[in-house]
Amino acid sequence: MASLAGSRKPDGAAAPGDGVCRPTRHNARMPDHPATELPPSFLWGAATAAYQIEGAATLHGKGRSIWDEFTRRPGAVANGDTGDVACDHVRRMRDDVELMAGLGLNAYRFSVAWSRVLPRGIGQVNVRGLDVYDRLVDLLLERDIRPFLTLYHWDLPQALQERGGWGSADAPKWFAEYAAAVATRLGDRVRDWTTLNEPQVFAFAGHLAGNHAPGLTDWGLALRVAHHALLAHRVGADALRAIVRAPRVGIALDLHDCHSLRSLPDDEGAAVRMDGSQNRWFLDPLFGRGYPQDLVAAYGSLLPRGAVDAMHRYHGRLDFLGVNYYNPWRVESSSELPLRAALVEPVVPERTAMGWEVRPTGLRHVLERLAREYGATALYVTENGAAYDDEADPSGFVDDEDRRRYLDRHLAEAARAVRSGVPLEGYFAWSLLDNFEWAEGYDKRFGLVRVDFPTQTRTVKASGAWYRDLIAAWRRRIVAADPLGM
Ligand code: IFM
Repeated sequence: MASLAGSRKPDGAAAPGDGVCRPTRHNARMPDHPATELPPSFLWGAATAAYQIEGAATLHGKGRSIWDEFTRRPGAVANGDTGDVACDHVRRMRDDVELMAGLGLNAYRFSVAWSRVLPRGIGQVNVRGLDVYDRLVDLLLERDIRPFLTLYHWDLPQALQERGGWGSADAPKWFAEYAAAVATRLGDRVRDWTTLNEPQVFAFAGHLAGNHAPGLTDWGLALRVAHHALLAHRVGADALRAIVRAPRVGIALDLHDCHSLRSLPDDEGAAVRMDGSQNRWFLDPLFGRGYPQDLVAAYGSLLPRGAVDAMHRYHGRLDFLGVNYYNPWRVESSSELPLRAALVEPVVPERTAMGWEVRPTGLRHVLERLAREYGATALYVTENGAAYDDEADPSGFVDDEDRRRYLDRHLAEAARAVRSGVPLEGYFAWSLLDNFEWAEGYDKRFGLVRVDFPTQTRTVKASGAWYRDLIAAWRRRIVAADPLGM
């Protein structure tokens, strides 16, 4: 069994090539990139999530999840796509870890499928399901890649949905039981734990907009789910701390820089409320401030009874906060209750294939705000990346200059934030591989590595090669500054 990986001391060796990387035309500029000046302890990673890449939908007694159900609903997902096979990662795990090593990554963020570990959500632990992650963790540690494990990335066991899902008051207890099961098996080797990924999204896309599993549309339910998610974070974190020696426990939030569309008082008020519902509704309680008063007033009787008081006594006790940043939000006032705020999409210079505005400075603003307003002491960018309409050449190679530029500029802003004193400790590109993009199915590609789904062939894109070269340049700079690695 491999040992627990600390932050790796760069060894000066250029990241090993993987045989499919091409030289990039940007290498010459690389030494000047501000990210090469990031400190020696910085983590360079990529992120994925279980349902989006694993496949092996029923292997070794895995139970069904809400996404297995939702993808069967006619019209729910583009082209009727499902995660049944996805990137076939469970079977190709060893090769995928080699791919990460080839990129020079020193950290990898992945999630565990709850229904692989507990097919019914609670009760009998499925040892063979846990074996999958045991193996993954060992493979990562053998390659000096630090595992960042996310417990929940949206794939609730269907058996728990049938008992009320995240809307049930028992959900935090179920989650703590699951956290304990994973920690008991992997806690000797995994130090970095993320409880939940983007509670805002699974609460509101899943229970208000209905475009994600479980496909429900009810404001009161969505707020209850968000409340239970915050409680689950805390009891899950407590369960981890009871089992794992000196873990680092965090949560990953999707944060948006919210701007009013026009400089009109109504729009500006709407932007504040949107920021409240998207960002502060989670940040404030996690940092021990309770639910934000302005939003409590806006939500009124939609809130679960006792929720406001419960949050007054709450603290997320974060060892780190994960920031998933993709785009800023533009907001205008609307008559629709309870928020009286709507997202708008004005004409802007750049959008990704998701239609998301490209604004790299937004990442820095979010990071600086967390340090300034919340006193965050350890941050990771746990997701950042972009979908574009990739075109592969006959060999499968994608010259994705748009994605490369997106990463280049966001990483430059992240490095500027560090220079201004923000305690950012690592960056995880979303995503390692093209994968199942939820309601968009396989139509939208975010990978540093192209996946040809019919053959499952992996080919590093130009953006992936650029990322590899950037990491190698950072390593060289560190070695040059301290050749003996003292
Ligand atoms: O693919 C998702 C991921 O699962 C969660 N954050 C946003 C990504 C892009 O939509």
